[in-house]
Amino acid sequence: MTSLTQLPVWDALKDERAAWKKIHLRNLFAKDSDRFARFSVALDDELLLDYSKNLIRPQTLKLLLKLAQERELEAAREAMFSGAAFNLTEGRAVLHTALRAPLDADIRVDGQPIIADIHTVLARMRHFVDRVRTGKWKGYNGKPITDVVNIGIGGSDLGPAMACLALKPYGGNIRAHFVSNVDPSQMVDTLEDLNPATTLFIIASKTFTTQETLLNAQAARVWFLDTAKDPSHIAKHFVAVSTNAQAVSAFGIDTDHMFGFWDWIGGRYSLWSAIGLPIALYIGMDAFAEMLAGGHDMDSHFRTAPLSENMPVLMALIGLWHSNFWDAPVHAVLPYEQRLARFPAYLQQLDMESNGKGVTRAGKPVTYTTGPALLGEPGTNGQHAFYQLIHQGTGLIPCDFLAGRESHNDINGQHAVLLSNFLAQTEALMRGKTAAEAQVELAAAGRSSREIKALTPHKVFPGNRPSNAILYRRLTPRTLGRLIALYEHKVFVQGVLWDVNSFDQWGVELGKQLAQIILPELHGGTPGAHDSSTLGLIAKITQKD
Ligand code: G6Q
Repeated sequence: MTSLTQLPVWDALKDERAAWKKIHLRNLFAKDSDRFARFSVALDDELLLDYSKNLIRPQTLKLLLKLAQERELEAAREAMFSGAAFNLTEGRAVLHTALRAPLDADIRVDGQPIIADIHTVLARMRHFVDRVRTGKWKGYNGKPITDVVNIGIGGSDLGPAMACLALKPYGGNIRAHFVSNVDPSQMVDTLEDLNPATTLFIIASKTFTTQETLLNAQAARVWFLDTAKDPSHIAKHFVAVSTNAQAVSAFGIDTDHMFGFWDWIGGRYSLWSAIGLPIALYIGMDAFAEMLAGGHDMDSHFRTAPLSENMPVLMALIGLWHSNFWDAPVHAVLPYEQRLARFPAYLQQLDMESNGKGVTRAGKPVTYTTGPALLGEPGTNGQHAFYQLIHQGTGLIPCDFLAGRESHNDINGQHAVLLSNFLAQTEALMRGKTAAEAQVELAAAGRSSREIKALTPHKVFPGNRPSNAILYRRLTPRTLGRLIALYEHKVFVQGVLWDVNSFDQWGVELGKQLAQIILPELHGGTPGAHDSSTLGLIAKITQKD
């Protein structure tokens, strides 16, 4: 495949970037009253992407769409949806989209149909979820389950934890808790107020070999048996979600109480599978099915909408434009929805683990920037913290602003205040404030001409700072499904454009390997051949006094 930077369209994009030295977004808006209509796209009345406040004009988009075509994006998209071994370093299909496909879809892996198996697991989940939620599933002393603790990490934690918080209005009478860190403080704090007789543990691990998860699962078992005493009670309080039945059984969980999934679902794409069990227990199986339907809505849009009207494609192309041609190394995701507080953390894994790659699919070093670092906090909190850097810092940080037109809790007109801030921030970033405007303001505030001169440079905002606005009606399970799938496909498209494998994560391995070597050294073993920093730290940690 021709290197990205050697494509003629890449040079054309460089020229386009050079032309932008003389362009300011506020002028583009002033000249073109149709800019919003031109640069926004809706998926029915529930979801709107306004990308008009980005550093684009019609010819920019034309070139970016040409780039997508030259990178054969449509063929890659079809390959993923149809079950080709798109994750080439692990020789696996990439089929999280199949998890939200309807029963009559015909999707195959190595020639074998998979939809029936997916729906068999969904049916088992429904049976289990309904029993737990209606109190028919009883704990060892006959009481119904009140609390579910999911023990998992990374892809087996972040999605379900994010979704349970996001969908709190749909929660029933079961509380959901998440323990991921090997730092025992998280387990201790979580178990503090729980009753073993009414607590159900889900041990969620695709491989069932992950050190943190297995240690935490053991700790949970010890805590449980401390009260329940009889190991036969474990069957009523521990279930597993995994692809590794052997390891689940070796841990002592009956495989009748295991919910399976498949190696063609990457960890960070797995919340749609049985890894979503804590979500289903929390919001019920019907609402979980709605979330899957939302994911499928976005799949259909991504698969069929023309590239020029395709939300994930547009977000991916504009993201690449800002990363590669405007040197923006960071991207901010700013939900004006408190319950999406964990969405940026979830996207950090989705994006940075997927596209944080330095070699092409063929194993050659990439010669351009790939995945940006991602940060984010809910608005308006972030406004009082790190937005300063976005407004007046020296680098460009493109932003995605997300908000719901409606709130689940509108008290005292506060939702309108939230939305006014959402709008004001995107406008301020785009428009900025000129020296003349700052001076008028300072004069109106009664400042002397000396003060005005001294303060003006500090009061100027350059503007021309790009953002997307993603506006949904209300944060329902279906909307959440759409939003997650929107970002999944954005990441996919960028991976195709950058020619990296978005579906492996070898970078996670090295630290794990070294930790295995260091652990015995912390228990008194002779330190190995480390650098002086690592040796110095080991000596300090193992110091006796
Ligand atoms: C995700 C990653 C990683 C993984 C965790 C947990 O794509 O592979 O975050 O999900 O390491 O792995 P297990 O589910 O196998 O415990």
